[in-house]
Amino acid sequence: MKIRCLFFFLLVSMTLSAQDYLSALLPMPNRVEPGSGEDFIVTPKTVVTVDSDSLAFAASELRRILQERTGLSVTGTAGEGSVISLQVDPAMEGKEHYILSVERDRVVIKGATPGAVYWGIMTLDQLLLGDVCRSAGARIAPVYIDDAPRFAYRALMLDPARHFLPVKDVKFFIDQMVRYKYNVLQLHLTDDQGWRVEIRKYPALTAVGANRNPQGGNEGPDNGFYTQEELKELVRYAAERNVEIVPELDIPGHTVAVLAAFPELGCPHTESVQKVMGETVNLMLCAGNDKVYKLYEDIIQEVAAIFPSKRIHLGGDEAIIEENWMRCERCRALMKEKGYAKVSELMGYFFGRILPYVRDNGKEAILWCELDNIRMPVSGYLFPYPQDVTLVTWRYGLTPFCMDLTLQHGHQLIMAPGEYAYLDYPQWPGDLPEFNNWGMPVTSLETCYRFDPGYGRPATEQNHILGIMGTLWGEAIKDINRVTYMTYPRALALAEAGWTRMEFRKWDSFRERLYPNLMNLMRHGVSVRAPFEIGR
Ligand code: TNX
Repeated sequence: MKIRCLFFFLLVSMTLSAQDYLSALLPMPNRVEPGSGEDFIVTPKTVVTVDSDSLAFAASELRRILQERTGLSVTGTAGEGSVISLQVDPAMEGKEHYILSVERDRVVIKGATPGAVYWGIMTLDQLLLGDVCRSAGARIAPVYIDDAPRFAYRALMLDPARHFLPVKDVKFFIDQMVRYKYNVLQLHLTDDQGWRVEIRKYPALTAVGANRNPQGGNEGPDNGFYTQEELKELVRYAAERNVEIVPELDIPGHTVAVLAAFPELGCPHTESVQKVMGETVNLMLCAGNDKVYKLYEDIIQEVAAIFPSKRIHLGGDEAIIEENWMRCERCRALMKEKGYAKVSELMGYFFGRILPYVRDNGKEAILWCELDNIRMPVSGYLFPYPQDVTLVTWRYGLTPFCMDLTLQHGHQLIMAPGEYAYLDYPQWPGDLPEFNNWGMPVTSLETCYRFDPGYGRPATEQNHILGIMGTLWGEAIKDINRVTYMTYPRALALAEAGWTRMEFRKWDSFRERLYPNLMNLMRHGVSVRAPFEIGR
């Protein structure tokens, strides 16, 4: 018995001795210096001070975290106890650059913006999460962290168009992504299967387009939409946590839900929408119909007013132009009038008419990068895109071309290559949802971790890279538990790709830092996939 106890003691102490303030830092900060001297001690009399009203939310988050990690509710007033000071220092360079310094009498978290200070608090949370023995004694090891992201744009994408996700689930998703310093949530709000944003001028878009599955029930996973008020609340909730919401309205393909509401907006030769209800089919908006442009002028105006982000994503992907525009008399007449030799030139025409609406509302457009001139003979866009468009690279195998072309033509680029960033792909062979509708390659956690958003290119060829995005396409994602299961842990690997410079990224270190974070996510009720393969 004694020997067994001794063995148990040794095991526990070995495990615990591996735990320190570095154990759960994820993404790894770009500069961490161990401090010296004694620990900072949290007591109920510890005071949280702020030097700006804009830090009120950050302070409340900090108190919540201290309570969760140390069990103490910190309610001290000035002059009473040890101090945790939150400071906005506009002189600091970089919007997300923060400094977290822990000394015996004082913790300081400062940054140029409240968002940067918030990231510092997320890092402090991970110091406490990793350093379990100290945290249990309400102590924090001295340390100096001076950290800023490698890329300014670190996004995850949700697809409530395919399966609707209620607002509370989207908030839950945001709660998790901010632990890992993601700062953009792209909401794919429209697709064949559903139209999810209230447009007051055109109630049919949601009355018809949000309820396309008669069996789906109200607010079921298949039916439902966000009111403008709900979206504004979501924007506010996200902004408090330093997350910007970028709306996506996918055009001119992926538009069956719009066509269900307004069948006359398709090319006249295409089948009636009634016949294809419920299926994902390759119908498009007609490029030669002026009503299409008027509709989107109004929609973009309303959407621009809901979302303060300067960016609106307008899709542009997988437009089946051969079946739609090429066979359409109106589109063909338009091609002739404009002297176009290739139907893909109509994509330029289409966006040439749509993009001014984006600019008129003070916004910039993002589009999925399609390359007609490389490998996509039927659904592509003929480079160059209009100069002010930001592109997202996504197609398997095409990222090097997208990188070359965007560099050459001066576009900003977001990196979401299918090889690394597609969170709808299975994480391990055989780990499939109840259904999936396309043959998907496996993208393991380790594969995700190998993602270098710069693709190893010289620094001068990376300046146009805005950042990264993990995309969770929703065809096979019926609810929030499936959403988070597919997202985690791979989004932890992508978070580090977006934040941490390559010289500080090591798979073996990531693998160790992963475990406390997985446990923490599980403790917060997040369905994650256990990456058993990495322990074998
Ligand atoms: C391609 S990625 C799409 C989506 C699908 C996804 C499935 C992109 C721009 N378009 O519509 O959901 O593949 O992986």
